[in-house]
Amino acid sequence: MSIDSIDPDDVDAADILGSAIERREDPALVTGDAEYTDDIQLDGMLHMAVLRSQYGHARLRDVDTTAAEEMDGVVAVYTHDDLHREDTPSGGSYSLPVGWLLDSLRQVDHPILADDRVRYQGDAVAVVVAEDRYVAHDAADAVAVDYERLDAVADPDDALADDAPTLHDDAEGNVAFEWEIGDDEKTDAAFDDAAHTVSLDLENQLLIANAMEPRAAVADYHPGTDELDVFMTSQNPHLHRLLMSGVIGHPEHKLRVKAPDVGGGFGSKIHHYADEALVAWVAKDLERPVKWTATRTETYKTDAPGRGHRTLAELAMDDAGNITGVRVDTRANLGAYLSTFAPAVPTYLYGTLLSGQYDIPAIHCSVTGAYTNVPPVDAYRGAGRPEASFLIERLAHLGAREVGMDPAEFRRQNFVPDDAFPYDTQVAVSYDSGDYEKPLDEALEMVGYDDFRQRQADAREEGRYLGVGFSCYIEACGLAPSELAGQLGAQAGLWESSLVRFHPSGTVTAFCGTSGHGQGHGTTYAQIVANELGIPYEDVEVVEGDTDEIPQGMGTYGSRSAAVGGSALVKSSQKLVEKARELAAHQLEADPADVEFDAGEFHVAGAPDRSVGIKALAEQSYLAHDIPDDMEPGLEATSFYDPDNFVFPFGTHVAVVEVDPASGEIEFEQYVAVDDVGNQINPKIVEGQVHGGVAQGVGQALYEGAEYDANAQLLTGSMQDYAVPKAMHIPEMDTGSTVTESPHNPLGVKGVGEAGTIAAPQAVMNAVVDALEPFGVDHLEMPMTAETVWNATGGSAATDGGTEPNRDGDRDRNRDGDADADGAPDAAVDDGGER
Ligand code: MCN
Repeated sequence: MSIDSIDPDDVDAADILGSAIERREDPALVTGDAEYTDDIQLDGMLHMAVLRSQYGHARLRDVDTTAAEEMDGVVAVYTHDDLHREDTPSGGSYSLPVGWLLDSLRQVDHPILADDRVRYQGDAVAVVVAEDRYVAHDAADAVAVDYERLDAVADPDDALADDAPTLHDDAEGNVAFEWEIGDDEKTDAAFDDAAHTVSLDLENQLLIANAMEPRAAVADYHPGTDELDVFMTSQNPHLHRLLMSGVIGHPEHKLRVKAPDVGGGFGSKIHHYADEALVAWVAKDLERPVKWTATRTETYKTDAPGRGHRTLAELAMDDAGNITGVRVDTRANLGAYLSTFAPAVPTYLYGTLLSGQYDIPAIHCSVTGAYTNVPPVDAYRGAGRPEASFLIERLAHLGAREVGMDPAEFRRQNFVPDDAFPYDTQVAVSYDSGDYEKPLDEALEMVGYDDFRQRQADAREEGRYLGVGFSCYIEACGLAPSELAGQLGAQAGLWESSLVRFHPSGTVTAFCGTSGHGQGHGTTYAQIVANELGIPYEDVEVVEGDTDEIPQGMGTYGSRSAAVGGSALVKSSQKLVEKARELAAHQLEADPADVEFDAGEFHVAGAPDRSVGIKALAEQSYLAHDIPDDMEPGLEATSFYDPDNFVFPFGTHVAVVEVDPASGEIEFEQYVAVDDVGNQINPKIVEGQVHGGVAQGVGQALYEGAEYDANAQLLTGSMQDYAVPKAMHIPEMDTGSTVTESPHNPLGVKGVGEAGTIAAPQAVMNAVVDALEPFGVDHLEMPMTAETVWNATGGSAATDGGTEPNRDGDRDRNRDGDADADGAPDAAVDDGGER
């Protein structure tokens, strides 16, 4: 089942909001007409290459740039000391800032060029600027670095161990923070009283985002005006401008950050990295345009990876299968330094979602953030919420099995009831609205669940192993309001801003502070504005991603654009309508209170022939020949919209797989996704977002994982080694939806951008584990490669269809390199509450 796109010309203006019209941005993207950062060519442009540490951890004894400087075509070579020399153009911090603070946070210095020590393979040591990109890279190789190698650590548990090497003097024991949420005493009591408990010792592996377009930046300095233009792959140009201004010491109002077309971000282009700051600083220092584009290897080594949790998770239940408690202890990998929003991800974006879709009376979660010798870890699609959802839905699977209930019915029994919203969880957040049974019912229907167990039993008779896996996920998007975010540690407001401008001829440009990079904002925002103003969709143009054009903005991440950016556009549009109403009243000689607005026309109540269109009023407002005395000419409005709560999308995803124990291969029979993202502005774009998200979630479940060796050397530094799934690896998806409006924004929308990624991994794992139940497999580590599965089953059919595990643990390769004596499963089921 797939939604067909509609030509916007075939849609009545009144129906434009909610129509599955085709994306207007696609023709340029698919005909090569789009302009990416690397496409930008400026006169006299130089190229920058970054020399990166080849070691996970080392002291820099000496960095000798002589040979590189002498190479033909090399214009300059910079190291840490050059940034601080006396004649530098400005005094920046030359260290990267952190945008989210926690009480217990131990901040550490994050220089944009390493001082005396490198802390991950990829840490920037020197930059070379040359007339040609290839020369720049060759010259970077010619910089001679005398490293003194130090012990390194890539895993958070290893980093927190007593004998671990210390990364930073300011963070003893490599502890970046200790954080908790929920009520520990109440939760311990729930476990003491529990009739049943299950526990999981799991890893949520590090992932690398793999956008199609690597990070890139072009900087152009104008000495005459002291203006510095930076074109870069950004999800949030205004935030980048603010942060970069401090890092390189250039005044914010003379710094322009523009994101041209951006080929995917998935979170990795939110953060402020050293490279973009260096390009800007170098361009200013040399007074010449400079370009840097990451190689694919550089993206593997430096793009902020996501996830990286090790967790002990427990579920307590009563005799009737009601969940009575959840207890979680997580060690989160933060990498070598704190990335821009890193502290928020394994804390507030994670612990607050641990109630899942369930009415759970006691929850406690503690998290220790660990510095390790991997690149700084930060938000990657879903960010914190996939980790929470994975954990809860894995526990739900095991819990149902422990109490002998059907997994779907176990979930249904524990759902927050639909009359309990707004629902206050035990982990600080209040769910806005929900009706969790609806997507579950629709998914069960789509998957034909009534017959499934019989089919599964029949297949097992034939030595075939089918499994079904459920994921009843919840996510939180549009983090808000700013005051609350500030109390939680955000160093920024989380509003969004828009400017909607009528032109005198009646067409409109809508500017928004979000910055789409594949999500189709040009289409959906035009749908919103056209609907509010009652004008044709074609008459609305959308502009994002340029600090010179858009007054202010917070950017695109956390699936916030529809709920927060879209609402800012509604607010500005409504201001326009109100101003136009006054002008209409003036022209129609009526009281504004008597002037009604419908489908782009104002008319006097009860006198439909006394009317004037909003487009005509736009012209009148600019002519200003006949407007009210106290009215300013022109028709445009700016708004800042600060929501009063998050929005909480939800849904049920179901995977049906067949697992071949002899080869370890997993094949999808079906993948069903039923999502509730509130009202849908454009169902086709919503479906596309779900598809993309599920692809990434399936990637995590089956293929992807950043692997480091004992020296914190990246073993998966290319597409050859880091298995990004190909199209043939992704199942056909059957999508469905239910609609539960959010009461917290004028559109009634919830976010969708991360839904698929949050939902998919546990749907797949629950299905695989369900298939392998006869082998006694409770849990597998991700990615569930054929090798992992094969090791867990012993590579043969279960002898008696019974529950005896048949594994060959010797062959199992663990992430930490140890042979795992019992194969992958680390789940335990018992009926006591002791930890
Ligand atoms: N939408 C809708 N109806 C809704 C909700 C959303 O029609 N009820 C539309 C929106 O108007 C928008 C799109 O769906 O056109 C996604 O909206 P939203 O959920 O608000 O997410 P954002 O636009 O804020 O995008 C961010 C989100 C995130 S956090 C990641 S990561 C991600 C994702 O989007 N990265 C992406 N999707 C991506 N898609 C592409 N192609 N590339 C990425 O890098």
